[in-house]
Amino acid sequence: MKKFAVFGGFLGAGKTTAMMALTRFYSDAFAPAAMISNDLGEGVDLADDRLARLSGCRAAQITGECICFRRDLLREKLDAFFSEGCELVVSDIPGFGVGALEHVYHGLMSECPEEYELAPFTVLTEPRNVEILREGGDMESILDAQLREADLIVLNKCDAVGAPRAEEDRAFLAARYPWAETIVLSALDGTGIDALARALREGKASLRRPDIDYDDEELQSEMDSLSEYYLQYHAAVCCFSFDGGAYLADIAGRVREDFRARGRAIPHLKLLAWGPGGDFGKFDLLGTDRPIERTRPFERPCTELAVILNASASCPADELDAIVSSAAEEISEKYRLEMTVYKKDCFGLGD
Ligand SMILES: Nc1nc2c(ncn2[C@@H]2O[C@H](COP(=O)(O)OP(=O)(O)OP(=O)(O)O)[C@@H](O)[C@H]2O)c(=O)[nH]1
Ligand SMILES: [Mg+2]
Repeated sequence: MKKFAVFGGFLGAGKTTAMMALTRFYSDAFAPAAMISNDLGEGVDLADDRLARLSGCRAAQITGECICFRRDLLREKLDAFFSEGCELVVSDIPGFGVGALEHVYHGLMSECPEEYELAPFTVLTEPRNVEILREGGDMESILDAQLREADLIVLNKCDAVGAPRAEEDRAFLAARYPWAETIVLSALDGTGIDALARALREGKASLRRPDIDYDDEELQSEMDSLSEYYLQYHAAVCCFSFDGGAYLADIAGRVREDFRARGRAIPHLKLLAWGPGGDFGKFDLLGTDRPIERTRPFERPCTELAVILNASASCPADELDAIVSSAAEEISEKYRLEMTVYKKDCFGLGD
């Protein structure tokens, strides 16, 4: 079997965490499975791909282009994984993934209909996004368009709200998007991962053509409002060790403060760093109203770190660049770290 699934969903909904949990579970229970992280930064190492590989997952990245428009790159990666014996490959999609059903699924079907089996088109959401769908709020048009494309809706982060609220949210999604199967997941603690693996293994893409006006002004302006930021650097201290977790949390805290003061939204800032011995830490900022997530703390004090910062924010690219770059510089100085920048890319999706 050569099965492929797209994982769409809003920034921070847990696509990468779910793909990591899924490929691990699937590889143990059935056959090897792999994941692809896809994002638009040019020639960069993605935090998501590096995290997956540091965590021992079978993973690859596609950068600089969306797989919507570079199915040749996608097929190269798929063929490599399938020739290694993988049975299932999942990929996320840059930005919001709206339109991926047409471009990726229908595109592959018209290009090479016999080559791959397509699993249900999967979209992840989380309780705070369901709240926006119920009550209105920022990015509502995108959240709705994403779910309209789904064959399989995965309500992630059920651990954060408890089973009764998760079931209420699932029922709401099932009533609003009745053509889709809905399941509840905690990518973090593994609740529902067996149901997700089964749904992908046994299910098939419907290849529906949903009734979405992709040129809708509100949808377009929500999509164009976002900018992306990618920074890779090395940080070293001369003669003592430092707390890598506190360092990343301080950068996240400074960025959060600055965004708050400007009244801007930052749906996701990822901070990933690793040392020469293989120890690594990952912190996430998921909005200015949220605490900083200690996704994975370091095990030991650090002397040098390779660092990747990736951010998606609702503001012009130059502003995002200035905020995150100066936070990294100022906090590095506070920790007396020498910074050597390798790569940086920053742009607006509407540019
Ligand atoms: N409580 C809880 N947190 C989760 C769960 N899944 C993911 N997270 C956390 O949510 C944050 C974002 O998760 P990611 O997997 O990076 O989200 P994503 O959808 O890949 O984000 P983008 O790559 O920005 O689109 C991280 O801090 C995760 O640890 C979950 O099931 N429960
Ligand atoms: Mg991700």
